[in-house]
Amino acid sequence: MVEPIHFPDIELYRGWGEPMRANIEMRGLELISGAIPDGLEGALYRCGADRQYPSGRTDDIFIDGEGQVHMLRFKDNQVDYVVKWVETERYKRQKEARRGLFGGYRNRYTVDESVKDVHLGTANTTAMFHAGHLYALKEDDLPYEIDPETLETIARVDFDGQVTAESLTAHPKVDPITNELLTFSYQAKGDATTDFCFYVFGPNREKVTEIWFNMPYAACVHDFAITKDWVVVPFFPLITDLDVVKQGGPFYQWHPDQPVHVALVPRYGKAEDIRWFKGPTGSAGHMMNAYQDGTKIHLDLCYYEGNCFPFFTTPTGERTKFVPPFLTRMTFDLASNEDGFTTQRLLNIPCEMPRTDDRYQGRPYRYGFAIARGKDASGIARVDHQTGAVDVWNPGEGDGVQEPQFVPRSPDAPEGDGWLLVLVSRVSKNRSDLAILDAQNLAAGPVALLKLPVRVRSTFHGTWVPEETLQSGQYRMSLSSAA
Ligand code: V55
Ligand code: FE
Repeated sequence: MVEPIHFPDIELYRGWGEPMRANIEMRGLELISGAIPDGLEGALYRCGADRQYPSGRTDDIFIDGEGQVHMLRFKDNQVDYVVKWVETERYKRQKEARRGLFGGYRNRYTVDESVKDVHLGTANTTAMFHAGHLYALKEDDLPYEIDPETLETIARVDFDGQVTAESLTAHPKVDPITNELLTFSYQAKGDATTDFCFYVFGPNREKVTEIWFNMPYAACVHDFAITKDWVVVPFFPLITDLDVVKQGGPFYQWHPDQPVHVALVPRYGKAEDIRWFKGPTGSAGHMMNAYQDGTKIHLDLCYYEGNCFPFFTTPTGERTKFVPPFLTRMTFDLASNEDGFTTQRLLNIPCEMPRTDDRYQGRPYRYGFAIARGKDASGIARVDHQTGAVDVWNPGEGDGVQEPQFVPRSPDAPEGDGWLLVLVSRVSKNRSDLAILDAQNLAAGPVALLKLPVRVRSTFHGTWVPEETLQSGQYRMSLSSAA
C-alpha cells in the first residue's frame, strides 16, 4: 500500500504553478501567425523543475523539484516540442517508491532513510551542449548526459574521471568560437565546504585547466563570468551553515553583515595569481557578461542591493525585504593596489535572466537581452550598451515570458543580428506559445508565433544548438568581420 498523492495548497502549486508531472511529445506545433525564418534549424534545449511527487513539506521552493529537459526542435519549417523527466538517481528512487523521498531543498538530513546515500541532484536548471554531448545540470551534482534526439537520460557523468569535484555549476560557458567549456564547482568537496574548483575543457572535452582555491565563506555561487584572460567569480553572503542543515534547516542563510567578495581567477594560470576584491553587501543570481578594457575588468550583472532570495532568511530567522534587480556594472582595476571596486547602474528597469549573443561572452559587447519587469517596460528587452536604447516586447496583459534565447542569423552574422526564441506564458489560456522575435526589432512583435497547447510551467535556462552542431558536435561560429 502506498499513500494517495496530495500536493500541499501553497502558492507555488496554484494556478500556473500546478505541477504537470508529464513527459510530452508533440510533433509539429501549430503556427498561429507569421512564418518560421528560413534556415532556422537546430534545437532549443531548456531545463526546468516540476514535481514528481509531493515532498511531504509545505516549504518547497521554486528552484527545487525534479528536472525536465524541454526540446524545441526546428527542422524543415516545423517545430517539435518534447519534454522528458531527467531520470536522475533521485527520480528513479521516487518512481519506484511511488512517493516523494527527498525532503527539503538540498538537505540530505531530511531525506527518507532508504535514500540517505543517493545523490540529491535534480538536473533542473539548464541544458548544456559541448563536444557532441548534451547534459542537464544542477549546481549541487554532476551533469546528467541526455540523448539529444530522444531526451532519454544516459548517465550521471564525471567526464571520464576528469572531474573530481562533487558537482558542476548550472551556468557553464561554452564558447561557440573556440568550443572550450569553462565551468566550476563550489562547495566542491561537499555541503558547506569552502572548496572551489575552476575547470577549462577543450573542444574534445579534454581537461586543459584545473584551479582549486578556497572561498571566503561557504557561499552559493550560482553563476560566474569570463573574459579573455580572467574569470570573474563573485561570492555573495548566502551562506551554508552545516549545523543548521543538520538540524533540518534551510541550506542557505542571508548574512547582511558580510561583504561581497570577488575573485579574478587567471583563466590559464594558478591559484597564487588570483586577485581578490571586496565591496558592500548585495547579491545576484545571474551575470550578463564581462570583458577586459585595458587594466580594467567590467562585470555586468542583475544586481540586488540585498538578498536575491528572500525565501532564505537571516540566521535569526528574519525575512529580508524585497529589492528589485538592476543591471549593474562592477569594475575591477587590476592596476590598483586597493581591493575595492566601483558599481554603476546601467539600466533603471528591473530585469532578470540576462543573456547575450553568446559569441560575445567574455568579449567587448554591445547587446544584452533580459526579462524586464518595469512598470512601463515589461516583457523581453534588449539593451544597447552603445546608445543606452532599450527595445521591449510586451507579450500582452497578464502574460509572462521566460528567459530569451538568442540565435544568430548565420554563423558570422553581426553581433545581435538574428532571432530571440521566447516561451510565452498565456496565463489566462492556461497554455504557452513559442515566440520568434527579430532580435533587432523586438517592439515589432514576433515574426512567428507557434502554439503550445500545454503549459510550459517553468524553465530556468537553456541553450541553442544549430543543426550543423547537432551533426558535427562542434560549433562553427565566428565574430562578425563587420564588428
Ligand atoms: C539558483 C537557481 C537554482 C538553484 C540555486 O537562480 C540558485 C539561482 C534553479 O536552481 O538551485
Ligand atoms: Fe540560473
